[in-house]
Amino acid sequence: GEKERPSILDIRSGVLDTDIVDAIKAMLTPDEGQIKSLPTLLLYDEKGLQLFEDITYLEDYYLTNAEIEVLQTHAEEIVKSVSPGSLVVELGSGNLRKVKIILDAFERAEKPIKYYALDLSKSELERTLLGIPDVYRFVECFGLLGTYDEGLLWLQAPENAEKRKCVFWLGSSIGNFPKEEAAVFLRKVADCLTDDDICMIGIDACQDEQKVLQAYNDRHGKTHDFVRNGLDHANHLLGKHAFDQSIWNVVGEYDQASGRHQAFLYPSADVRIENVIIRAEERIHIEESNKYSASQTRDLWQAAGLKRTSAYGNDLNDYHLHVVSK
Ligand code: AVI
Repeated sequence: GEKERPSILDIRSGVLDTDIVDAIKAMLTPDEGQIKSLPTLLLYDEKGLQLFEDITYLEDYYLTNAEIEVLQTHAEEIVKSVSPGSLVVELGSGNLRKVKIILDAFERAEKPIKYYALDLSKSELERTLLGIPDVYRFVECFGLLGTYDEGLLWLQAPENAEKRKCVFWLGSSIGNFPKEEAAVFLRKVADCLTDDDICMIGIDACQDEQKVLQAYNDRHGKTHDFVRNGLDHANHLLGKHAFDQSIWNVVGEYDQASGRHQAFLYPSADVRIENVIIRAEERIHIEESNKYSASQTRDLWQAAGLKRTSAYGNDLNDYHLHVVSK
């Protein structure tokens, strides 16, 4: 008979489009001395997810290839550090090319695990789960529909709390949090773990300014399309054509000292949006992508109350998968 599709558990409790609309309005009217911004979440509607997927295939976007190299090279060892019977939860169902490397390794090691892909988009989950081979005997796959925070609550539910757990957070997605917020979030992850549980976090350590700028301002213009798509998403949520694509531009900027790339949108003429005046050339912040030097990584674990057990790197040693626990 036909194999059953992996099931998707809906664990959502409430983030609503109206919350994002409120955030858009609030972020366009910041406190004195702060620049206007838009929620990074705007980048991830269906079109945005597709554009991001395209970006991961670009040579300029070195992160994905670096992480694939790490996962391929160290899959056996990575799998060894996960106890049999574990719940393996991936924050952001992300890219199948990557997690499949790990799931295949669990299968080869004949180690039974339950894999849960957590994502906010149902269609994205369906796409991810469809691509998972249905011949696995040891790896069971599920989708979890919800936010990161809802995923953490789910991990703390009585039926999951006692099980061995491994949380995967790949793709250097941690980089999209301001550095202090990343530590705060990791603390919440740590609260869901027992001493025997682990967390595997992919972090970009690239310190090469040109390489970073090229990754976020690629020669095909894909990344700028991805950023500009956030405006279409905003229009959709606001229910009106507030942002007119034809006058909006993207600029990326890298600060070597802090290791942070930032993406801004700016109009080429004065505009009024939701009663807020935006001047020509005025920059609106929409995304940051933080890179972590060795010492910044140590500070991160310290601030999050985590210990690093091991780290696997690529050949260039500028991308790592860190294994951390309490
Ligand atoms: C999802 N995240 C880790 C990507 C990054 O590298 O910050 C999003 C992205 N933005 C531009 N290109 C890719």
